[in-house]
Amino acid sequence: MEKLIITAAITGAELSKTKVPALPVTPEEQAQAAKECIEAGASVIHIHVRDDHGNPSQELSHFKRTVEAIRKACPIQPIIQFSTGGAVGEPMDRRIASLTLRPEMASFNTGTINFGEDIFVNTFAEMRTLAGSFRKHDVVPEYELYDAGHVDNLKKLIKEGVIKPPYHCQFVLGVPGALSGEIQSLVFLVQNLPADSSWAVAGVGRYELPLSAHAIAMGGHVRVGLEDNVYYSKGRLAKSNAELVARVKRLSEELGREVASPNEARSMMGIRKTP
Ligand code: KMH
Ligand code: ZN
Repeated sequence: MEKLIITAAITGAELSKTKVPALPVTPEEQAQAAKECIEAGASVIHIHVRDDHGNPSQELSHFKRTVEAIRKACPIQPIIQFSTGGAVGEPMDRRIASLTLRPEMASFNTGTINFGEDIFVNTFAEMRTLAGSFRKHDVVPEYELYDAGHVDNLKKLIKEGVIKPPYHCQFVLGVPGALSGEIQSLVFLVQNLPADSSWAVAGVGRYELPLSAHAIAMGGHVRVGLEDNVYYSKGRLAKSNAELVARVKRLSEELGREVASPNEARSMMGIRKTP
């Protein structure tokens, strides 16, 4: 089996430090979290950024300062993956703008879902525009799939010629309002992917640990982190993002599967740019 790529989704857009004290929010905190996650076995850092008040932001200056801080703090340079999902309600033009900074990788959300009590909107028209921007700025997309129909959305965009390989797919399972994180759902999704896709899974909340274990055994990749899940075990908050990453690395090595370094992950995913 190929080496395991671990992505750490360190911050997200939904949580605050008042509820989750370990959440990295400032550029310095995000840089420290990224460094710890790389040391613990992650190769990709999925980032959302915040303004000076800790609120979710899509401002280019906020992306820039976080990237600079991470680059400075990490002796081994992670793949920094920007979120183009942002926070619910953020207009698509502001979500797309971050691609002009030409990150190595960024998320590409593949459909509209209920997101808790909100609606996370990703229309086909918006996805076509987003795909054009990924091509224009030569950014490697990671397709985020939250529901079974999102596989069909991806295939539709491939058929239209809007999306071209590589297809790196991230199943984000367990969002209230979309598909839950049952193992049989993961198996169904994997079986229905476009040919030549690679895949990873991000289990939300209590789904994180069982889905990680199954993905390791099935040959997929894994995303963990406080964006998706704040608990290490039932009732016990994770001390840090790195604590969640370290557990996945241990599990993988116990199962005989080595973990990829950032440069190994770059070559596995066809990312040629090095920072
Ligand atoms: N915050 C969610 C509404 C992404 O990063 O691309 C969307 C999200 C997905 O987190
Ligand atoms: Zn995200």
